[in-house]
Amino acid sequence: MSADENRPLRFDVLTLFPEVFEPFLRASMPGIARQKGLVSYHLHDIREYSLEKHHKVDDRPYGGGPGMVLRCGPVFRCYEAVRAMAEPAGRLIMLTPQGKRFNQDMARDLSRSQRALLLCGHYEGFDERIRQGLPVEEVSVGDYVLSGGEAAAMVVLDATVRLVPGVLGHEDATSLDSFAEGLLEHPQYTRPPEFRGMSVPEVLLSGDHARIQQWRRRLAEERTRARRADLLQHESEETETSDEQTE
Ligand code: 6GU
Repeated sequence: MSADENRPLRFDVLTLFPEVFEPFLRASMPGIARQKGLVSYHLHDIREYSLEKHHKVDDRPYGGGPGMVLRCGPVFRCYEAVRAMAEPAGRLIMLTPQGKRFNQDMARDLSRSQRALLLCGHYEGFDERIRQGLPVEEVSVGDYVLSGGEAAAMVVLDATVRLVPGVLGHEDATSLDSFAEGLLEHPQYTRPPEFRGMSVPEVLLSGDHARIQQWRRRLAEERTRARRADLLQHESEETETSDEQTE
């Protein structure tokens, strides 16, 4: 409710591979958002917070077994240093397949916050005391295993940035997107009107906006029913329980 509200959304990424984020953050929507001054990105190399020689950050698991575990020390020190670099504390999102499944509602929520810290693990996992001792929210991007949290952090960041007001040229586009209304997107066409025997549906060339809207809605619903019936189920559950949270 103060000037703070207009500060850019600050992302701090805590990772063993800061360099993989750089081209991603320059390109496309994340790059545009930064150019517009609506978000800022700060990359932090967890390795720099290791006290070991060679900046070692992992070790063998107690009890034996394959793979290596990310140690507490570097992660705690990195978090504490990064936390102190700015206000407010922000949310600490730990990317892990054990987390809550990321979705559009979580992206919208984050896009309205002032600061997000994205903690990316690697190796077989995090020392469990990172979960115990730091205020992490664990987030997963789907039911498959990535070799590290970096690709997942980029998913979270991209989905969030494009919802920050002013990032898209036309704010309408977000409400028409897949999921914003709980539906998959309707089919889209652009020039030419005929390509290798395939035509653009006549209604889209008609200039009749009411008919076009009807057609798009119908196709979005049909497509959702055919491909993601679970979303329609989800939608009706939400309208039953969401009266306290309107915009
Ligand atoms: Cl967030 N991290 C890793 N390593 N694997 C994943 C994931 C995250 N989400 C799905 N698979």
